[in-house]
Amino acid sequence: KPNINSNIAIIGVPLDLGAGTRGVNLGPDAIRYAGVEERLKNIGYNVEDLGDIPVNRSQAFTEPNSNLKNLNVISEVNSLLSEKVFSVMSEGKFPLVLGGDHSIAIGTISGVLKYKKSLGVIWFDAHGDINTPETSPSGNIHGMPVAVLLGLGDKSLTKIVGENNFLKKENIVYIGSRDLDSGERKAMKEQGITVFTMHEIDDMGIKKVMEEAIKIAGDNTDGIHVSFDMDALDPSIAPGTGTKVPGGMNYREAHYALELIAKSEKLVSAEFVEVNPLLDNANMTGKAAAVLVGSLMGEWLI
Ligand code: HAR
Ligand code: MN
Ligand code: MN
Ligand code: MN
Repeated sequence: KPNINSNIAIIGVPLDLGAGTRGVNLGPDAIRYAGVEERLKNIGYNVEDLGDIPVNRSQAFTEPNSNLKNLNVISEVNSLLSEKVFSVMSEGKFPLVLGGDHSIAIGTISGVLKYKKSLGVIWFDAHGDINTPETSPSGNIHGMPVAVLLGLGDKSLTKIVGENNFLKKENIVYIGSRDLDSGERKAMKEQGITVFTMHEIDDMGIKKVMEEAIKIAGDNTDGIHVSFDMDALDPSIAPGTGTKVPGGMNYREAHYALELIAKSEKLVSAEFVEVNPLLDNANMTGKAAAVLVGSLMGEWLI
């Protein structure tokens, strides 16, 4: 297996309050029941499942018309997650975070950034997730984590990342984009962020796209974090997710992309998010996530 930290700590985050559709809180168990731990052990990793970050749903849905829906619970969960990820990395372990809606990237990535100051991020997603409360069409915080990580947005979220700890715009790269809001396109352009949309995957092929993405996220950084939103995949192979967009990555494109990241030997942390078992077909999407974790961790580099 490739040179990736051989001690993995799994952290579940059963949070769906950042999404507009309910049920993605069931995602961590769906990925667990698909056998992710066993798969990693078979590759040769030491794996420890730390269980779930607590989510206090009784405090949710208090301001249904807010442009930052469920902000209180989401900030609390992300603060706890950020500390947990930092402590796992401080103990020399690889954090594998299972979501949950994509707002949890605030907690995961801020935790990694406390340990790896100059982090590269590869963001697989149909969406940009770079809205601010001002540009968001929905008020759903899962559409905002990239903005928060760059230091934009509500103070109660950006403070989880910390003033001197923000992600650098030159170290993030998108793969699989195909549903961007106009405010998001503007933000991406203004910040000069590299975006490989589905057009570039069609045009250049996934190999060339990944070579460039790994350079952007991996050269002159302390390592690469993978944030994988299951809606990056085509809905035909991942129906269990809340905001499906046609024309996504196919099965081998996704696996090969992750295999190339494994091969780079720069991977330091990862998260798989937006698995919604209530919308799924016999846990097809949970299984897809578990198998993708294998590819990312080098299962096929033999
Ligand atoms: N861009 C839309 C919004 O901000 C939709 C965001 C959707 N969601 C996700 N995250 N699944 O990638 O509301
Ligand atoms: Mn997302
Ligand atoms: Mn998405
Ligand atoms: Mn949209």
